[in-house]
Amino acid sequence: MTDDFEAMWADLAPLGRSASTGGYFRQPWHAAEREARAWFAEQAAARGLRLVTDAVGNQVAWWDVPGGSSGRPGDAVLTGSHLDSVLDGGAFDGPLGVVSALAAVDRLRERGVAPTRPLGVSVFVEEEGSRFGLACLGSRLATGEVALEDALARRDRDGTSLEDALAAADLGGGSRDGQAVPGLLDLSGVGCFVELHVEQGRHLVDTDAAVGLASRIWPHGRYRFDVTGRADHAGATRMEDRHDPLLTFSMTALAANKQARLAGQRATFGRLDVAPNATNAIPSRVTGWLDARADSDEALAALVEAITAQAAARAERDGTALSVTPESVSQAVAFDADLTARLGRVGARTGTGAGSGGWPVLPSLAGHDAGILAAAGVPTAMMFVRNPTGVSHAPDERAETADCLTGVEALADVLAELVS
Ligand code: HGY
Ligand code: MN
Ligand code: MN
Repeated sequence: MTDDFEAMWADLAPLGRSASTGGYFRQPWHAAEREARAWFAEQAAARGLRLVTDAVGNQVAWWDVPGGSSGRPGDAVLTGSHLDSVLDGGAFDGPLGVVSALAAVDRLRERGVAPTRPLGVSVFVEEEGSRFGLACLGSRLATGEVALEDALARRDRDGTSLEDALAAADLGGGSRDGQAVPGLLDLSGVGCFVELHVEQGRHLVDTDAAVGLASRIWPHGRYRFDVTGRADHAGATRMEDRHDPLLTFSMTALAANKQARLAGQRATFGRLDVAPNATNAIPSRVTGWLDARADSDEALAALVEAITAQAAARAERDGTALSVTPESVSQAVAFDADLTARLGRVGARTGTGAGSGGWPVLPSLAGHDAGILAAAGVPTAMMFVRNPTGVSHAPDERAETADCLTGVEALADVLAELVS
């Protein structure tokens, strides 16, 4: 059945792929992402899994135990990832975990494993926050970290509210979407969550291992920098008379890079909005979004403070006004030590994808739904599959098929241990 993984991968590959870059545009509740979730519903149906879709489109395909759930709280085992992408993202970030989870279910059945705990394959929506600005929105809603009534007013770049986007996506009505539940996913029965994910760096390449485990997630946040100045003529305004917000912003971007280098952390401005964005006019406003990450909560706060201080000093010189708004801040997350050690023992026993020292354990500098579930108290672990380019959030993101298949075996080994 090794074909299953490749057949699923081939089905999913064209959805949302850009003909010009080869990257993916699967923004939540837009057509390509909805098609991807409809594909998931079909896969669930083909396997006889019971699909639950909640009010925002989070999905879980359940392999129920004979006679129904044991009813024990926290009994269920959950695995999965997400199907949305960043703008022009890679093929693997998210989908690898979903396809591997479905393939692992197939492996368990081939092996004759009869679960004594319910096993769910999950797809959480808007993991990347590419549309409504808050990463892991689906899992934050399902865990209650964010209230639905607060989230509904969020707007995307076109001004569409989440409420309108959900109404347009018609989540309850899709006949392929299985059982629609009125509220949000109920995760109270989930006893543990394991997310398999493509590695977003080169640790596994360097340690020559196909599979690894995550120890923790670095704290990270998104901060909106609004700089306002005075719009004026690009020719007639003397250089010394200008209040140009783009100068303040440019210096801020350089400061972010420098401060992150000095502190050994990460800072990126990857999104920018310039008003009115005219070639022959000094801008009136520049908005840039800082993505900052650090190895401790204190280091993250210090990094953002240092960047803000340099931006403010430059604003004063330019005669512009600066305001900084944190849009989301996620604190450090440590994955469950016992569960991670248990997975490590599975790796040592089976030898699947192991480097010389078993499955290497590495920190994640990317955020994941696994971090949200862990912060909500669900014992959680993560597995990584080697990425030969080390590139992610870009079309060059890769995983070799052989490593993906090794990842499927490794996940099946782990799930066999957890559901028995
Ligand atoms: O941006 C991130 O860390 C992510 O991959 N969700
Ligand atoms: Mn991502
Ligand atoms: Mn991801």
